[in-house]
Parts: sequence; structure tokens; C-alpha cells
Amino acid sequence: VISSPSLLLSSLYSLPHLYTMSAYKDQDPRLHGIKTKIRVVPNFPKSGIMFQDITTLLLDPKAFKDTIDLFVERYKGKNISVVAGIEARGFIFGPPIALAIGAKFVPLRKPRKLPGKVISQEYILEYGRDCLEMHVGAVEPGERALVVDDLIATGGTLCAAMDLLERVGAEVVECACVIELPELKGRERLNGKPLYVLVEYAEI
Ligand code: HSX
Repeated sequence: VISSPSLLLSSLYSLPHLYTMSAYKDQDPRLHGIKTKIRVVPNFPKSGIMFQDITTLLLDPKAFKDTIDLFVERYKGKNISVVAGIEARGFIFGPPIALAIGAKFVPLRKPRKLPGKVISQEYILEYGRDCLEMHVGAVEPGERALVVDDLIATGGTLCAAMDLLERVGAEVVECACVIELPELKGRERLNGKPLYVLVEYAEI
């Protein structure tokens, strides 16, 4: 998980930070274990970037399971038929959630990775553009979808994912991320679409 490389973001990311529980989440004791397992790596992949490394969370079976369980508890019984995971870390958290709630998993991939016919959605990054693609026919009109990723920063990636799903007529019920960087105000870019996060990375 990397931030955008602008000076502004670099300065934000280089401030001392700590994980706090999301204001949107109750004080479930499992959250403490989850947040302590997320490693923050300064100056990776470049100077000024604080990398949010969820691979350390995956090394702890309890914390990883707690992460999945918290999402499953929220979405089970909500008539969600599609979990759409964003490449690449959405592919780690999305499938176990999908299996547990009885939904299909649909990967939203970077360009030229999917072999079938795709629809594409470009989005703006701090410098340049990126793109997500989804297989045509993977999602039907009227399906209820959950979008899953590891982190929301500026919100551009989640917006592109929602656009893809809505273009094929699906209803995006909510976006779910493990981590939110609230200083980057990604939540405000989601056009009122609900966002559920487990931990915030907040300035001290
Ligand atoms: C990171 O950037 C995460 O894994 C997400 O996929 C994405 C979030 O950035 P943003 O679009 O919210 O700024 O690599």
C-alpha cells in the first residue's frame, strides 16, 4: 500500500502516526489485535512514504481471522451476491469474505490481466492515470455488490471500482477496507457511498 508521491502526501505521511480505532466502528476488542499487526514501514518504496504493510497481519492467524470475521459479521445476511476485490490486496481479503457470506468473488484487475472481454474504468492518480478492468458478464444488473480493498487513501481506486459495478447495473451496497488514511479525505470522494473501515491511520 503506497501513498501518492506528491510533496503534500509525503509530508502528511512522514508525520508521526498511530493506528486508532475507526470512529465508525465500535470498540470491539479484536480491533486492537488487528491494528498492532499492521506494520508501518517508513520511506518505502520511496522517501517520505509510510507504507502500510498488511503482510504482517497475515502472519498472525488470529488477527487475520478476526479481520475477516468482522467483515463477515457485518455483511452476512445482507443479500450481497458479489464481493468485488481490487488488485492486489483486495484479492487477499475479498475471497474469504465472499465464501463466508455465500457470494461470488469478482476480481477487479489492472489492465491486460483478464483474458476475457472486459469493461475498463480509468482513474486519476496524483501523477498520471491508472485503470481497473472487470470481465463482462461477471456481474449482472441488479446484483448487490460489496467492494473490498486493504486501504483507502484518496479514494480514487474505490471510485473506479464502484463505477465499473454501477456501469453494469449492479448496486454497490458498501465499500470495505481494513485501513483508512483520513487525512487524505478519500471518504469524501465516495459520493455518499458508505465506507466501513476497521482501523484509521491517524496523526498524533
Ligand atoms: C493502495 O492504493 C491500496 O492497496 C489501494 O488499492 C489504493 C488506495 O489508494 P487511493 O486510490 O485510495 O488513493 O495501493
